[in-house]
Amino acid sequence: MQADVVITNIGQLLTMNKQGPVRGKDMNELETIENAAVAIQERKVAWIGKTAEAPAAEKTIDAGGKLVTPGLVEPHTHLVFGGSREKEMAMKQAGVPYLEILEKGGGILSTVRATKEAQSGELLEKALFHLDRMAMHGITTVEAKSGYGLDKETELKQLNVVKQANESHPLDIVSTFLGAHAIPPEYKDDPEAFLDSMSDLFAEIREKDLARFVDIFTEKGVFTVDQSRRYLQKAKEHGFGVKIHADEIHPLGGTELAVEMGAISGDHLAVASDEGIRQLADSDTIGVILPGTIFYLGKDSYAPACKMMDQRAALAISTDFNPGSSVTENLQLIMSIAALKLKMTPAEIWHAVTVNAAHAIGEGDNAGTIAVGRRADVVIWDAPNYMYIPYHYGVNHANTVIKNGAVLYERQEIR
Ligand code: IZC
Ligand code: ZN
Repeated sequence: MQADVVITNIGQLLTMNKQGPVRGKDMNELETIENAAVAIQERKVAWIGKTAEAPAAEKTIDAGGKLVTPGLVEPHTHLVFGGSREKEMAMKQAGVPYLEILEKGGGILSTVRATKEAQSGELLEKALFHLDRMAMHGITTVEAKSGYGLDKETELKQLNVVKQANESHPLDIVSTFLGAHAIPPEYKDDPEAFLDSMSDLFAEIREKDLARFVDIFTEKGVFTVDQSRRYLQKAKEHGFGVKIHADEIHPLGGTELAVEMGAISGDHLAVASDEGIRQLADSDTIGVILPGTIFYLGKDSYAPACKMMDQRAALAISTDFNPGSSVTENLQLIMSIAALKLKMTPAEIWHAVTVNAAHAIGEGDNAGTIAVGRRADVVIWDAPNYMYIPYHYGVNHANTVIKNGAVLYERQEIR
């Protein structure tokens, strides 16, 4: 065999090649291959083994004894938005709660105004910039939500930008329609009518293949559990998979609703009830935990991840990248917060950002593992082993990022 590329001299290889999603305590079981090599042919992984037995290749990348893993999968972002919200930081520091800022017309609604004003071209440029930064941090597949339009035209504009970004950027993007992200001022007294106007878009979004999932913010002052159930039921009837922003700030029972609806994921779950956790653990719904948001909002209500895994839930973690409640593209930082605040082990964390994150966005067959025949999304890290990444926090450890067999990013030496 003459491969296109062979990565040799891998100190520690994590393939994450397991039948996922990986549940509960199994998330703590991790196999590594030492002195490994990976060969790539026609953009796919063609061979995995020991460096001493590696096949010949046109190009050899010497990993220099470093850690190599699958490209990270980021399962929850609000990628496309106009403007930014740094001016709200002082308000947050003064103790004004996130939902109160929203109630006053700031927060999500401030981003909605900026997104309405922005041209598609501007939104695309901004999204590509953030995607570049994600790629530089080792992410090779990303989910992206709309939700800063809250009117038909702007929601479609956002979804079209996601589509263009997917076509023009090397990262793979999975699109989610989050029209039900907040109640716009013009529907303040009639959220049901607003949800109807958003569900009117389902057929067109399906027809134009603009999103695979429909999501809703089930939260006090936003949408109730009953409203969410009716809305998501309609989405399912149109053939969408569903997701829920559940139990982020107030425990309304969004976790239970995610299970009831057969959602592919329930996201946040920071204040999920014991009953919700029990139901989640017994279900196929993946818990997507967003500890960076709790950190960034200055709260201490971290999701009880260990309790969830003790009961055999399958968990993923994510940045929740968005302009208000978690402003970072660095999933490695979130891996550290998961270690420090959720008390997840490094092995659990690696499952949560690879194989399980892929399953949380319906990409379990394509992303999150290094396996023969799969697309070659591979990262070489400036780290000796997998434990090192959550341990050394706040910096970018990516040395080389390979997407579909091609080098996308290489750390530059400055001396
Ligand atoms: O823009 O604040 N929680 N939606 C629900 C968000 C956070 C994003 C934002
Ligand atoms: Zn979110």
